[in-house]
Amino acid sequence: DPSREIASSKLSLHGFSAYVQCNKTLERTELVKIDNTLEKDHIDISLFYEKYPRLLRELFEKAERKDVFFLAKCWANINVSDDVQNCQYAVDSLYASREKFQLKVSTMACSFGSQAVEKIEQYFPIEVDGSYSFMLNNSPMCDYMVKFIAELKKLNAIETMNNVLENFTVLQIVTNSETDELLMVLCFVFEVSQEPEPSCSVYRLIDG
Ligand code: G9O
Repeated sequence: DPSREIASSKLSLHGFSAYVQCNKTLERTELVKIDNTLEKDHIDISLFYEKYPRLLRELFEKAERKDVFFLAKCWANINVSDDVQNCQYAVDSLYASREKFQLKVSTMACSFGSQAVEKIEQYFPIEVDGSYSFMLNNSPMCDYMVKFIAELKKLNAIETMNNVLENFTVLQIVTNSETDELLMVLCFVFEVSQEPEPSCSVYRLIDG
């Protein structure tokens, strides 16, 4: 069902996974995972403005097409190894488009609505049967995130962790790096998963 894809008219998200992989055993534990299905409900973007830098509001207000904005409500599996010497904290992502261009992905971790760190990555298109895939595997998570997760785990009580996570978000802005055209904006919010695996619900963000 195409209406259930996490997709704007120009770009779809085919997978996002943040994980911890231990060097010796190669055992991989998923921390956050998005599969490509969209919830039927839409959410008013203005309810979330205060959790992100002002840039989100500016992008939404000036966007010609509002179909690029999504909310990913993630239940993170924090039962991951904190042996940072021997394990890699990393992210795999996969996007696809019918058009050929270069992608620029800016990923910001935000604390109390302000940007704490930003990572900028470029993706090059790989042609697959007349469509284009953009794949970035094993992109290392920055120290800020690794430390944040370690500190969160020390809190022990899920309720306390969720209180901290109320003030933590991730904003991902995807543009065509040649034209600066906005292709996808993903607003992540987090809670701790009660299950031994992560889950996620993705919604379209709309003008309320
Ligand atoms: C419990 C919270 C889990 C958070 C998982 C976050 C996954 C997304 C990682 C985004 C990193 C953005 C910051 C950066 O620059 N990384 O290198």
